[in-house]
Amino acid sequence: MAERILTGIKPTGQLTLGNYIGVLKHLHKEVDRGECFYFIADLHALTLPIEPEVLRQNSIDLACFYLAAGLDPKKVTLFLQSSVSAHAELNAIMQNYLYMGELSRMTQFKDKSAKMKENAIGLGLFAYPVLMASDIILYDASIVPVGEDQIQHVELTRDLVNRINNRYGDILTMPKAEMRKVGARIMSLSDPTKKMSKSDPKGDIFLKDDLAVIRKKIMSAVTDSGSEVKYDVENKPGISNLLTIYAALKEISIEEAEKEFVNSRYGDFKKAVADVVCAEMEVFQKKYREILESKAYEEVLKEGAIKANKIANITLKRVKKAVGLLNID
Ligand code: ATP
Ligand code: LTN
Repeated sequence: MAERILTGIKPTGQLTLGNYIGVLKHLHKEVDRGECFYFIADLHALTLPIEPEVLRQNSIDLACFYLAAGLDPKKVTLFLQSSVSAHAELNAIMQNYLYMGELSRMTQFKDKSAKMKENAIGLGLFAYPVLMASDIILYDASIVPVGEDQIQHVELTRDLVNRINNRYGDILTMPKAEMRKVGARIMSLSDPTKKMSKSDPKGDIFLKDDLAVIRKKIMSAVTDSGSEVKYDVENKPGISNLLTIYAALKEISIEEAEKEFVNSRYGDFKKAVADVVCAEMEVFQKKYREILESKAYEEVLKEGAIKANKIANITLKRVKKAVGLLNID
């Protein structure tokens, strides 16, 4: 069977440059490697409080972002997670094969729940990796492109696949996470020791920010003492993050980026980073607006749902049969 490539993004807020560099920018190239399934993880967005109208708008935005990033809907299947009920059904089965201990060790759960009152932490937040594993398993995905923060969840999915295959025979495909060499973890511009995160928006560049705002944010990004533009995450986290952004967008290595700025001052370097980010965002934002206005995403999501349902239901049937649930149709 050809490779299947799958990833999801949550419509929890405005997408950031981290999401773009870490994943979104590169998804269109995957069509050369196999069949691509990309989705809007709207069920996952419910794991933290969100207003219904905000969720709706974010979901539309995200569909437009996927398309603006160059996805060809004839070549990839783009869909809403909630439009394929097999995700929730497989989740109901898989939740019995992942354990409380392993779920409570997930960094994302620990980080997000640490900021909440105990009686406001939903079960869905805790059980998040079960649904994510179900997302991956349903499409027999072998490649899962993600940012660094999601590696732990994909590893847990691999454990689950092993567990199920050992118990019921080889019924599931083993997935593998894939990260970008450059840009798998873009850091906050105001605190380069923290991940740029859309649900914690200090120091973020949002994909919908005005170009002038983007430029301003980059020019006032926290830098480090010294004056050399050098990649040194420990001693120069701010400069290293900007070098990463620059290299990732220009699709060059960090070493090549460093060479371009050997004799530059911080100010000139930041201006060059801002130029590259703004040039890329200008094109991206124009496409986004066109897709939003034309509502081209509506048809894409409808067709995506039909295709995704077909594939997902095949796996669901296989799993139901293996665990002993009667298929009566
Ligand atoms: P939240 O902050 O709400 O948890 P998120 O941005 O981490 O959101 P998603 O929108 O679902 O979560 O992430 C989409 C993809 O972007 C994931 O593969 C994630 O690993 C990647 N990603 C997120 N933040 C960054 C970042 N700062 N650098 C690189 N990749 C990132
Ligand atoms: N958990 C991911 C979003 C996500 C995902 C997936 C990514 C949900 N399901 C399946 C890859 C494959 C996140 O928080 N960024």
